[in-house]
Amino acid sequence: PFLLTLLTHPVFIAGDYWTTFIDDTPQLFKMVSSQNRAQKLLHYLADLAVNGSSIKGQVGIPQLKKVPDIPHIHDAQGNVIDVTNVPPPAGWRQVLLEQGPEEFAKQVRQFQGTLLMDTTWRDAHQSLLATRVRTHDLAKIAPTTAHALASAFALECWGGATFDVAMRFLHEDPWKRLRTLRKLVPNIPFQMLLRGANGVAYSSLPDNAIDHFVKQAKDNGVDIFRVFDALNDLDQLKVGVDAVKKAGGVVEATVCYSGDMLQPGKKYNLDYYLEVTEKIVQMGTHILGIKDMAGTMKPAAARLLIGSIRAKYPDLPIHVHTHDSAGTAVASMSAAAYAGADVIDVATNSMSGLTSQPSINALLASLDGEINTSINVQHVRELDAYWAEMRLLYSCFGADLKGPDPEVYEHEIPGGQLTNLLFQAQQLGLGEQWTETKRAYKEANMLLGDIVKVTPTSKVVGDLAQFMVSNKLTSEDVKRLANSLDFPDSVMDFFEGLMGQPYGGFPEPLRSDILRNKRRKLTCRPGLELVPFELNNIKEDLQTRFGDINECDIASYNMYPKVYEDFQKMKEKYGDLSVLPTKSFLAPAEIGEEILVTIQQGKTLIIKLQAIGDLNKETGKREVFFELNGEMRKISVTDKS
Ligand code: 3PY
Ligand code: ZN
Repeated sequence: PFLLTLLTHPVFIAGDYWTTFIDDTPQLFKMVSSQNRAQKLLHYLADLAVNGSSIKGQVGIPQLKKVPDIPHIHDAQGNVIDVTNVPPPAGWRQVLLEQGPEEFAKQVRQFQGTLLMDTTWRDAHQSLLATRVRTHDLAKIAPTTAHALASAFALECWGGATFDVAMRFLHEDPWKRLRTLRKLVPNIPFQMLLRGANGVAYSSLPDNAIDHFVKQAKDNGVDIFRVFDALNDLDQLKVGVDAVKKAGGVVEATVCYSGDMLQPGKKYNLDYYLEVTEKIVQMGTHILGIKDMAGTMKPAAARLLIGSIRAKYPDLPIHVHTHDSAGTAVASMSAAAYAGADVIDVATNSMSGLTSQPSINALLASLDGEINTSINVQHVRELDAYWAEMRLLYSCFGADLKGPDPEVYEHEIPGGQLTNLLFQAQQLGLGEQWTETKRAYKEANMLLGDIVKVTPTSKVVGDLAQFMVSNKLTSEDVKRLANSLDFPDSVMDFFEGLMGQPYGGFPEPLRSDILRNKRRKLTCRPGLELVPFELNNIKEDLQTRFGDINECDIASYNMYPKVYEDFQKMKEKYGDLSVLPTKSFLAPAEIGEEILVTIQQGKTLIIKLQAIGDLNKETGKREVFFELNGEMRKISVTDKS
């Protein structure tokens, strides 16, 4: 195709070319590369048409037949706001950019009322739809969101599981997502979730890798960093906090809330939280985060906890996060607002409730007339029409959770994990499997010493619970047989100390019995023992293997070497899949269906699946026929059935 492009180029035909013609005429390469890109996408679509989707966790195909509409939002006079041409109103991001993190935090604290953060772009879909929402669908609604939520404290849009899942399952670059959204939303701060010394991975990395990662995150668009440690281990937390300080971001150091503190005899009680808060304040943070990842903070607990912190630290902005698993989150978050929380997390209505955050309009209604949030009620309602359709588009990833599970106060499974474990139990098709899993989860937690449960420690508890269920082991069995059982890797990592030190120490003799002579027993934070990454060598190595790479690629590789390599291989094979509409990314095209793919601004491919040929028994392949911008294309793919 390159030769053809060259031979038909008017300059070439006119004979008016010179030695640097090819170098000076980059559009030659652009034409070639767009043909290449089209060819690669056809390969993906052909494979999907023959073999179906290979995206893990997908059951069935999207329930939505047409491309979701972008809803209109209206101004006070009832006129439609032209969100693509009219810049969005200035928001809290302008305060941050103009006045810096300290002043930003001060003004957030001084705000008369309670601000809201919308989690739809991160935690809501992580908790309801296995984190599968694609950049394509976020970018489409971003200009409308910039207007509708202009006065929000922030949009949580990055970090947590989104990083891993983007590359691993969606075959897209999480950094590109961040930059794309950033361009479209200049006015609302972006918040990410950082797992302290683990970055966005599942165990600790060398400190220089965390610093490097956080710097890229800040430079590519993250403003506010919610930094937590899954065991509330302050040494682990500090690694993340220091990295954010160095990068110049807003620090939201966070205490993880675990279990129902109102129950007598609980390990994590008011004294515990006040002690951790004091240490976080000493560490230095712009904002205090309180992260109730399982949704076990009852209204009375919210009143007591937030009220006590508010009274002790009058100048400290408090940001509260919960999940609605028990169905009580609106009540709890409205209690938090009345007790003096400065910011509360909510999600758009169609992506709220159950294991996600409470509904934005439900919270607004419950605060109505008493607490100002500065949110335009009508705008967020209008915006939600989009997400109602999106929920259908992605329904093939949702666990079949029909209502609240107030038993969460007992089993304490975090929101994101609850849907995950339920999904797995549903896949096994055993009703009693789910009841068993929940019971075992509670027992596993007690065996591990009643730990704080959130990624990655929640996975330790979940893995041990599933290990107990599948091997039919009681807690007593585990204790008795600990020195002869082969425990899951995550359990070994936890006991070795690779996730930090739990409050109150590790349970003995269980730790020694499980580790035996297979692993050491760390008594300090793991990062102190890790050799710093040679970032220059990594860069050279990646350049040799993958060509054009940048600092963000290095950060991706540091977090997830294997996932990053696989992502690069997929990119090499199929090109940039993030350009495909979601239905076409997840579901085989129907014969005659027209797919519009914008591969770059002003360049749209019109693809039509024409036919799928018979199986060639000798080669195991089928030929798939497409029309691409009116021209016939034939792609040969292996039939994996
Ligand atoms: C994550 O770490 O991904 C979480 O969402 C924790 O709640
Ligand atoms: Zn959460």
